[in-house]
Amino acid sequence: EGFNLKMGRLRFQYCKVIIATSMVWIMLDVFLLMYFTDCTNGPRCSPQEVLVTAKPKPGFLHKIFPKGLLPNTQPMGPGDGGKPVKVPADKEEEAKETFKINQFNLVASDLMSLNRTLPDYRMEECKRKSYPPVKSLPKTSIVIVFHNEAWSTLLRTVQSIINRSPPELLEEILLVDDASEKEHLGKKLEDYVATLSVPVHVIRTGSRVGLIRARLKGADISKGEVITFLDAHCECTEGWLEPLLTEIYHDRTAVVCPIIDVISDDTFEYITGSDMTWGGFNWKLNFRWYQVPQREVDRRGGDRSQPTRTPTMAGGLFAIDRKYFYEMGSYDEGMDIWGGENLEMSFRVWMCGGKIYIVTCSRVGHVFRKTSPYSWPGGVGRIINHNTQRIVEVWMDEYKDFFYKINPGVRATEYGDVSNRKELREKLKCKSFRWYLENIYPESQLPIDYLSLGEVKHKSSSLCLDTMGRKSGEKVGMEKCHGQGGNQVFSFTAKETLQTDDLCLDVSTLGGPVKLFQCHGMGGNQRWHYDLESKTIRHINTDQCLGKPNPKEKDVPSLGKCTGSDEQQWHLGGLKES
Ligand code: LR7
Ligand code: MN
Repeated sequence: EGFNLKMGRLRFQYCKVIIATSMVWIMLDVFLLMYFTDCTNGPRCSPQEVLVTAKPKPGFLHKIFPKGLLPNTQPMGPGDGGKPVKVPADKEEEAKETFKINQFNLVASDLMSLNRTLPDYRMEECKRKSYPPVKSLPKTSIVIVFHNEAWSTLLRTVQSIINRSPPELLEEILLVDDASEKEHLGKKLEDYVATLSVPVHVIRTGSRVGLIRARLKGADISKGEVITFLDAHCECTEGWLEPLLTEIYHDRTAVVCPIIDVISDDTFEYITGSDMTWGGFNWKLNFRWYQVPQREVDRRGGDRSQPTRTPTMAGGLFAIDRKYFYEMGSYDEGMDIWGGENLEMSFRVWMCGGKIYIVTCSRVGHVFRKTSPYSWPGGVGRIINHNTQRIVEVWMDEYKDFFYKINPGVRATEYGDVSNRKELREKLKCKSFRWYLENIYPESQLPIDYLSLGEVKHKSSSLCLDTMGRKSGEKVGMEKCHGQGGNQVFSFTAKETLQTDDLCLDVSTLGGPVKLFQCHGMGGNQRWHYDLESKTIRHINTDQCLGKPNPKEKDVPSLGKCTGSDEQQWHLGGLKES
């Protein structure tokens, strides 16, 4: 009996082992099936599938397991994971030839899936942040304007929005076609977007109106509480939208930009940009990226996941409360084709009571190009001078002198009537440009106070300091004075720098040379003293004076012991009275 009982138990144990083993087998099968059956791109998917999958479905197991726990067995297609695309040898020639169509590697872009995967680039603090529930956040319309954009970059922009935004937050996507001449942007585009899971509408401007008026057209018909503008060659990353809308939800006068990451124009590699960069501008009114100063780091208590207050924005990627956009005067309709609207809006928003943030928890990639691929009816120079004069005339008060002196030719371009924009400034009771420099942008390349703005003329040689078009790190030159401004315009600033545009005269060794260096605003090697009596320009750190052309190199000034002789006397053009 005892024996039988033992045998029974053993048989029971045996069964358990068999049942357990088969359970494991079945589970493994299910695992493999689920893990390998979703198609984002790559050899498993038919080209058709790659083209039309609106959203890559995460595998079932990816849904229940926390991210990163499972190995990534998704087949990697070109560009997946933000990786650079390797153009196969037999397509290199084509890539070279077609580059000029869009000024980026069209072959590389076309090789990638419209749904290419990207890692989650956010900093840890951002992933941990909790945002208001989507139902309480404002919905946004997304406005994308384009002229002759490539199919793959345009549609990848759209797909990345759909794939990485909570659908509840998307009112619609508006594609504003600024008179493109490409077949693929015609009916094919309309048919394609009709298949998407979010309302996408194509609007045509009819004739070429430029990006500013095209955006106004999109904004006009948009229905969302917020408008989000994007360029037509972007890729939105995980969690990009919630932090932007959250800032507007808390403060409707906040105009918010993501960090703009770089998508390589050559390989389409996704390269993250710094969260320590903000927007500024130089004397020529070119938008420039500069390092966020310590002052702003401190204001945020050292927390890099907090939005940065930025003096200016790049202009292409930002969100704004729709009503606020119109209250603030939307855009200047008098601006043509491209350029300047970003600085105009930046000055206007800050001076008239709003704010501009770079929301560092939001990241969107953009294909940065070295030159523009499309036509500029009337000429690049004419258009940019036209637009920029409209900014400086309306917003910059006396500081417009800097722009005109460094760009002497600009006045020849007409800029139309700006009276309605001046009225807007009155109506909104906006503050002065000086207020903006003092309170929002004290680190600006425009000195708030200065002694002079004009040529720096050497007494005994009658030559003038001249940048000769040289760059940071090179020696400052001397040339015959031409009285035209441009490369011969310098300002002796209240911070005791001798500056032209964003370059300052800088000396790091006794006896020179005197170089041009990016102004750092911290004195040191860039501090000079001008003595109104003796007319000498003395470098404070070395206690030496600026003098006649260097005997060895005729076109650069010398630096030597101060003697007060004629050879060390300088006349500052544009000296201020006070
Ligand atoms: O006539 C035109 N019509 C258009 O619809 C000319 C251009 N466009 C479209 C164009 O297809 C593109 O989608 O306008 C958009 C911007 O033009 P780009 O991409 O050729 O120029 P960009 O990337 O240098 O543009 C930057 O500066 C512009 C100044 O007017 C705008 O503010 C852009 O939005 C801005 N882009 C960005 O801020 C992205 C980051 C670049 C930086 C710095
Ligand atoms: Mn662009």
